[in-house]
Amino acid sequence: MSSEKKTTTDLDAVVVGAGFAGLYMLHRLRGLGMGALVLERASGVGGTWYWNRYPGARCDSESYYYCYAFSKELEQEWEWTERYPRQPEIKRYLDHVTDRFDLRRDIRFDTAVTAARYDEDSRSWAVTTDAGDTLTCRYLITAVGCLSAANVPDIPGLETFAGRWNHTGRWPHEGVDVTGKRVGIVGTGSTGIQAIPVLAEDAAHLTVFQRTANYSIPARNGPLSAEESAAYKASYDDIRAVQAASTNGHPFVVSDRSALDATPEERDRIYAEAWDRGGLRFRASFRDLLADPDANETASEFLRDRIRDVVDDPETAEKLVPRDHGFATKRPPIDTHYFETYNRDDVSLVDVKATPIEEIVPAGVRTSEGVIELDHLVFATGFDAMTGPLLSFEITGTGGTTLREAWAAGPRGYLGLQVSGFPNLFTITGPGSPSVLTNMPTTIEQHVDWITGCLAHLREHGVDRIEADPEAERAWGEHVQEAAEATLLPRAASSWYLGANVPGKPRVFMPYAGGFARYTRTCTDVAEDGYRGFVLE
Ligand code: N01
Repeated sequence: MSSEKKTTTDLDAVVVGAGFAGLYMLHRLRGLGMGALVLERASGVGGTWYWNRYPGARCDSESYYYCYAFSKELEQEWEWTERYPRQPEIKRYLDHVTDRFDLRRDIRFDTAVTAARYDEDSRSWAVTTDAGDTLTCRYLITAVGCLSAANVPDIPGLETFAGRWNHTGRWPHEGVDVTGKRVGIVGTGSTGIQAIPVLAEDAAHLTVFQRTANYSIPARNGPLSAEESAAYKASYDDIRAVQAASTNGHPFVVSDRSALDATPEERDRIYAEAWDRGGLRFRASFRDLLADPDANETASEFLRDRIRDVVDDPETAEKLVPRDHGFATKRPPIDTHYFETYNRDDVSLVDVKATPIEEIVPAGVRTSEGVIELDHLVFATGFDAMTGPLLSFEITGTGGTTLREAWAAGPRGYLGLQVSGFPNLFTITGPGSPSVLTNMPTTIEQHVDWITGCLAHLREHGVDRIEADPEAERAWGEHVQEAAEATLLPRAASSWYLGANVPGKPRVFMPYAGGFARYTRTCTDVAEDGYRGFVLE
């Protein structure tokens, strides 16, 4: 170790990541009077919204509720400009929050955590960074996000490609000029569906490589008027109450009707209204869309017909129609002119299940039908979700066991907040929490508030070690699987919720599908019951 490398020993907490979660966690730790430092590998705040700068990047939640709720002043003073905020606007918002709450001075940027090791004797974590520093702290809190470990498929020959390639989640900050270029994009998830119409505008030709056809609902984006904004600001108390009582943390009330109780005409009218209104709220049209396969099929069929309406060429339309999974059993994208883009002469669609990609060659992509020449290749191929970010550095708990070893058969944890064998480690939006099935800022705040309450409790009771009880963890794991089985979500075989997008990843349904309100109640009960299921020493 060089003489410049430092060991910092007086921290109550180290937080990993300066996105929505890390920023708010730092704010709350400050409120407890704790000494805390945030380590962030990027050069700025934002997490997801720092890295995902691809063309068309915007949020699928509406701006008025894709934001913090903890400060009424912040709610009132920030002005969103569009119904769905673009990446630069969310990044500006998070920069504003950072400065408004004076958070920047406790964030160490350009610093990636390489390892963290728990020391039983001192009951503290030693956190090492790529700068060679070691920090010791009582509590280690991960705020690494669920979708931050980019998944670039291992396609033979990628290194020989003469053009340029990028993953959407690592988009160059200076942008990529595709004007007049032959561009290929692999992936038609939420990201691909946002990027494809925008890339098509500039590229000379865009080739979309689709493995699984996807449903998508029009976003119906537009400017947010001063009147709309004022109306939201005037009703934030109600909006937040609806979110708190909801399944997904969105301020929508899900219909209490079954899709199967409506007549076909009524159903079509309800779906058509939801289609015209746009956005993720489509899922709230009936209560059983994610519970009953027949109910789900009514929505799926409605959406398949919309694809056929929009796409002129019937053969292309049929390639775009999803048949292997029901609507919203994978995270449903929302879009601006996605299906319309296939009516352009300069856009072509390759179904890689029928025409597989064999290799990448210097000139482009070779499929089973020949080489498609490309200047630029975009991977909108998603992420090693939920576990990937937590396994991107080595976390070693009691007995020298690493998190990677503990999770060899899939993630386990109690409430998605702690993992047995890893005392004093808190995982914000960890596997087993509702996280990716919800509006993230809402569930992040719930986790951060819970952790804050827990740390205050520990201090008050002179406790400096907390660990999930293995039995409580096992029972929670069972409950997570039961909650998933009560829905149609595990049936979408190619879903990243199951880890199916990453070769070799254990197939375990990772998020908690029992609903945000129910989950919050459980967390509150656990705390009120003296942190039931945790061992406090
Ligand atoms: O990633 P995805 P994403 N060959 O995993 C395909 C959130 N998000 O970045 O379905 C060919 O969903 C893959 O095919 P298949 C949101 O939660 C939020 O789009 O696995 N294709 C799929 O089509 C979202 O769900 C916002 O068969 C390959 C695509 O790549 C999550 O991020 C905006 C392949 C990957 O889709 C991830 O979305 C955008 C291969 N080898 C995203 N490997 C917000 O609004 C993968 N694919 C906040």
